[in-house]
Amino acid sequence: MSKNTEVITSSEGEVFDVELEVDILRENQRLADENKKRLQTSGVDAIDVMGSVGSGKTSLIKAMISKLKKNYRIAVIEGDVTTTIDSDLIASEGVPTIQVNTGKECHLDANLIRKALDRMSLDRLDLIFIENVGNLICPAEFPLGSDRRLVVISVTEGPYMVLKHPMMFLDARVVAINKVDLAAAMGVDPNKLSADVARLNSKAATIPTSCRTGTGIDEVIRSLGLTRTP
Ligand SMILES: Nc1nc2c(ncn2[C@@H]2O[C@H](COP(=O)(O)OP(=O)(O)OP(=O)(O)O)[C@@H](O)[C@H]2O)c(=O)[nH]1
Ligand SMILES: [Mg+2]
Repeated sequence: MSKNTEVITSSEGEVFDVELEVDILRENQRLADENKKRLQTSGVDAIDVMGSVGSGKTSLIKAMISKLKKNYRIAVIEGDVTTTIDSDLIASEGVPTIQVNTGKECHLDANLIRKALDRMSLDRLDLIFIENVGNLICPAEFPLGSDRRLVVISVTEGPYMVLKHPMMFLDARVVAINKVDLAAAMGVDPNKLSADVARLNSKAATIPTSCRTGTGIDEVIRSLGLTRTP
């Protein structure tokens, strides 16, 4: 840190509405547990897809669906502040898609997922991808009831986004380091990003991917345990 830089760190209890926040997180956890039970009872596997704005979440989900749809009955819940752009893209793969628009909120929550699940025929599904709103901070705090988290970052966000947003990576099963086709142009080393993730979460599989060239997509699928064959 430069000697010209001063740091102010907020301490516990200093942030406005802290009690309200604790209540919200507790209620979210209760609903997430309910969602998880409901999915398990129906035999449906659910995967959270989270990461920064524009990192390639929708592109990666689409690429995986294209490979998985012959062996899995798949649906997608798409979270975005507004628009149906992502759900329209996914729907072109021929799978049912529900768009959840969060309005002013920067993340999905378990209550919104409960509402989406109400509209789905779970007995006719094997797998649900849930794309969260592009954000590296808020979604980490709101479990939704899924089984595991796939975090998607990309080299176009620069070399420091893992170090700056550690919370997002702590519970990740798989981290895709996307857009590696642009790594040289960006001057960003994907191995450095992998090493940063490994220091935070040694259990996460970090996989360089490109949705442009198809690099790494099969490995992401394998690392998520989606190995069903016909
Ligand atoms: N060169 C390159 N472009 C990519 C790659 N993956 C995605 N893109 C492009 O990056 C842009 C954003 O991709 P999306 O898949 O929409 O990203 P996202 O994370 O879903 O974005 P939000 O939902 O808006 O947060 C699109 O123009 C994609 O075509 C990749 O691996 N390489
Ligand atoms: Mg998207």
